[in-house]
Amino acid sequence: MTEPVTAQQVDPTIAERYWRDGFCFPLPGLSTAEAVSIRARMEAHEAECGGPLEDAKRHQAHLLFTWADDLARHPAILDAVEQIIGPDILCWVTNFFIKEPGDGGFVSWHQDATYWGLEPADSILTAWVALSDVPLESGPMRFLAGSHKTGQQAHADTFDADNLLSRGQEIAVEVDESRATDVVLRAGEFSLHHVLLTHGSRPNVSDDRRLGFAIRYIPTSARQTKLRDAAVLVRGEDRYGHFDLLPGPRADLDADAWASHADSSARMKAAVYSGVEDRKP
Ligand SMILES: O=C(O)CCC(=O)C(=O)O
Repeated sequence: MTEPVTAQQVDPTIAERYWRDGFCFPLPGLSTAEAVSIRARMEAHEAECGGPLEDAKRHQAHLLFTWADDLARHPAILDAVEQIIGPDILCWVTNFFIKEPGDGGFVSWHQDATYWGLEPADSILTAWVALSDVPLESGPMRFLAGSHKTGQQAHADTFDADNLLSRGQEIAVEVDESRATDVVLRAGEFSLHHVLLTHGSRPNVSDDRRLGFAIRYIPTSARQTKLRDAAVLVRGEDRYGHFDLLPGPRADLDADAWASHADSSARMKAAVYSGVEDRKP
């Protein structure tokens, strides 16, 4: 059984802000040098391939690249996550959210919980790590404080080509944008957000790329309700066996890494796209 998180172990600032607002930021994660080095490794790979990171590698990159696996296991990030969900932690999914300057990419207002199939909601959160500076003009995430307490809201799928979400899903209620908090971050900092928090982001009108790496964490006690799912144990012990455990990559893009990536991507797509015929390419 997962040990309960006791009051003594909890950083009151992180946990209180998280449970009150449904998010917490800015949190110190990577040093500037680490953030610069990870960005350089990613961009060196892009240069080798002759263009921006391909779509397949934007999802579950922690199974393909050793530097992305290191990021998902970064002690500063896991220390903060542990304050919220306890010491036995799985990384379920990672997603790059990359907006090129002026490319029009945006994210509609949504709740992550809508199609994931994971429960209980209070145990699921995202650490969004800035790999570039994320000033206001770059289209940072925008959070609606307290919206994690409103329960699951209805969503409509738009499949808009500029929407970075899998189904272009959009919350079907009016959002009062004047209440939104802009998640401005420096490279290396990160935010935490609850799986029911209403959030979105506008296009990048800055001169630099906006590079975000979203890491979806769950405790080992969480369950996937849609199928038998897989995840990587990044801290502590798994005493539940609710998920098949995948290894991290031993070398970037080797055959084993691709096999784990194919396995987990198929499960993730089956969960996220269940009930949909028409999907984004
Ligand atoms: O990067 C963005 O703009 C949105 C990211 C997001 O929706 C998420 O990480 O849940």
